[in-house]
Amino acid sequence: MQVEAHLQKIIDQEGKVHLTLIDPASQTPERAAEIALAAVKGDTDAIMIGGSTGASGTLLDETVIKIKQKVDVPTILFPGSSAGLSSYADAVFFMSLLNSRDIGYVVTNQVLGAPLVYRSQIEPISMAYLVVEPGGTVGWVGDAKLIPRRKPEIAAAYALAGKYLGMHYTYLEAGSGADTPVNPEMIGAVKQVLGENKLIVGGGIRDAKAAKLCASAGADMIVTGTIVEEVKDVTAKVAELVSAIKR
Ligand code: 1GP
Repeated sequence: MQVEAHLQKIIDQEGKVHLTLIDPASQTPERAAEIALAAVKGDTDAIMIGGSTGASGTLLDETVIKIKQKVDVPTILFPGSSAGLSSYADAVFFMSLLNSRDIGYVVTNQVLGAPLVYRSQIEPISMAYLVVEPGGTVGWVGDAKLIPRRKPEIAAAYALAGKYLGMHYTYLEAGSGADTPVNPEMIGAVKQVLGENKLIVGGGIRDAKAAKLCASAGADMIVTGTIVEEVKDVTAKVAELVSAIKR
């Protein structure tokens, strides 16, 4: 429970958590490590590593290893399938895409991956993963029955089901590179039913204003991936996002 306890401590002390997502398929392991280091200089709290396509095998292992050589914040796997596991990471979001039509993304990949997690030192953090419109690549790959943007009650019902099934975290995902993030009404409705359980929001968050809107609406943790991979000054961008959400 080290990473989960660490993130809880940050929430207790600073109110919110910022997570930087790095997709191993988007750059070399060396460049991924440079981005991670720059993000840590901007005060990100942990590095998530994963993606829907191509984030597996040697490329994934080397990306995790290089990142761990450069930074001392936790590395958390964000696997698109059982192939997204690496024994070098500190933790894994052990997640079920609850609104997938494909049982593979609901439970079969988890069954295939569980023995590896059991044999390794990776800390599993149980998570209900919910994909909201527009959903992007993960919505397509994960065959998600996308939650309509303007139906917060559907998202809240899924989140409640995840909580009752024992999941500690809920992740509201608009899809990487979404035009706009999940709206504040949906974030608020989900956080209301979750209570003390943690809510992560990601997909389409690019600036301080959007990050603040999501955090104020009830997100405990904000994820940014695309913008961090795109900007020249990663440290300045992450610092902008972090200062918008922390107290
Ligand atoms: C994707 O929610 C994450 O799974 C991050 O999205 O790439 O749009 O920041 P972005």
